Amino acid sequence: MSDPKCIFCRIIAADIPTKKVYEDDHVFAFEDTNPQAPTHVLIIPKKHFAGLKEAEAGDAELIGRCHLAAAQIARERKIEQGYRTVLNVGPGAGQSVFHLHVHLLGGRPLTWPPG
Ligand code: DGP
Repeated sequence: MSDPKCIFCRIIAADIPTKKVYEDDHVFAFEDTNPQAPTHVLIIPKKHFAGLKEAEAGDAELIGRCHLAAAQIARERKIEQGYRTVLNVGPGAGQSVFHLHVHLLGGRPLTWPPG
């Protein structure tokens, strides 16, 4: 369920301090340590799995819950005019932490395509 070597599992367990934004039975959200926008929150499932590539059918609800939590946070922060949810999948896309996470970015104009 959790991996003691995973930095995000250690954040959920409060072994590593973080600025918590949201938590329920399935999902945990916290401020990104290297924010790329005024709102940059990471939303993660409490269950450890490496990323979208490694997700299984049984993880579908968890992935949906992460996105619904992102929408709720965006609503609370009043950034609904335009925000982005991003999953970096694999090192070639910039994934550096191998515990699935949804980036919620907003609070500034977001250009397309992303780099
Ligand atoms: P990615 O590159 O998609 O794997 O995103 C990983 C993000 O995780 C990156 O934006 C920085 C953030 N991050 C890494 N380590 C920590 C940490 O210890 N605390 C917090 N709050 N964020 C972290």
